[in-house]
Amino acid sequence: MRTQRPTTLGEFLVENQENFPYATGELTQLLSSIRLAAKVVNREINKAGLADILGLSGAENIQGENQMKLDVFANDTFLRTLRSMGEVCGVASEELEDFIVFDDELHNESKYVVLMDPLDGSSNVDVNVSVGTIFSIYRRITPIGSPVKLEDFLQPGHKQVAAGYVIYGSSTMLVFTTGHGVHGFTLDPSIGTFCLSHPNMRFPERGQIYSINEGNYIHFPEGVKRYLKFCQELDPPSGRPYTSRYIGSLVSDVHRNMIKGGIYIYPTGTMSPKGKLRLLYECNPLAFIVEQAGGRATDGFTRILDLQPTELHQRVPYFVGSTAMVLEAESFLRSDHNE
Ligand code: P6P
Repeated sequence: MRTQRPTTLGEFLVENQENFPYATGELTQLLSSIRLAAKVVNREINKAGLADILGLSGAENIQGENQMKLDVFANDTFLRTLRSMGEVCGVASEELEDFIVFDDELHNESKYVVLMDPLDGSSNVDVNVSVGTIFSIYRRITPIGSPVKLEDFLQPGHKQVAAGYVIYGSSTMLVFTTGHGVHGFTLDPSIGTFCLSHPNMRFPERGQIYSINEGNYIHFPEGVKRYLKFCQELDPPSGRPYTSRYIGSLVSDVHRNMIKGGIYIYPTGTMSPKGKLRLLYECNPLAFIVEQAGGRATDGFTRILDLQPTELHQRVPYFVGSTAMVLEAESFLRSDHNE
């Protein structure tokens, strides 16, 4: 019988093993390697201010070592731990043009592929604003025993077996789902362990926060412009005007909105005709989490998890958050579309 101390991530994974698809311990092992990499990246981020890491590749840090950009460091750290644990046959990353094949006998027998944004919003590190890692896990669809192929990575989001993010903020949290709800673990730096702090996270049905870069307003579709005016109208019974909160760090904005209620929008624009965010390793994993918590994620018209990917780094418009608010925003887009 455990005393009052919180459940650790390791204990949670073992205790909920039966919830993991095809529970053979491999997914547990895979999530454990992500846990390890998150701790290593967290330590480096926390040193950033001290180590005078200005995000410039090749700069020297205070130890006189050759300084990697933090997003390169994060990418290398996750690749190294994912390869060493042997549960993954390939990885696609925001940092790499093509996917990585772990092409040896051990890894070719593995069942899983991982897609990740190793350090989303990394430019915020230089100004001490929170950043995040986003990961998405699929079972491979090509024959086990052969090298992984592109189609293993181009699966629709509803095929994900697990997804999660790490938020390196005022505290460091790992939030993930395996299709059985969303659970948040906070890193206790005194013992270097992620502890269950937010079991069964639920996205509030409605909220009063909207997150969008209004600096791009004149480039937005008309429906988005009209939705923003709707958010800003005085209508106390509905809680409007809503509050604008935009950190410029996707994981942080979505995480805050999942706790307080709200909507995050990155629409198409003249500078980003297909949107800015990447379907495979930003929108899909967060959409899986958000839906598991009771929220909604679309491209303004279609459920994100139903989109059939065509290329690794493809971009999509993104409307994600409290179901009632996303539906509200979609109604403005539809009326715009029907005119
Ligand atoms: P903008 C960071 O570069 C990112 O991918 C997300 O984390 C963030 O929400 C968005 O782009 C910010 O983009 O164009 O508003 O600076």
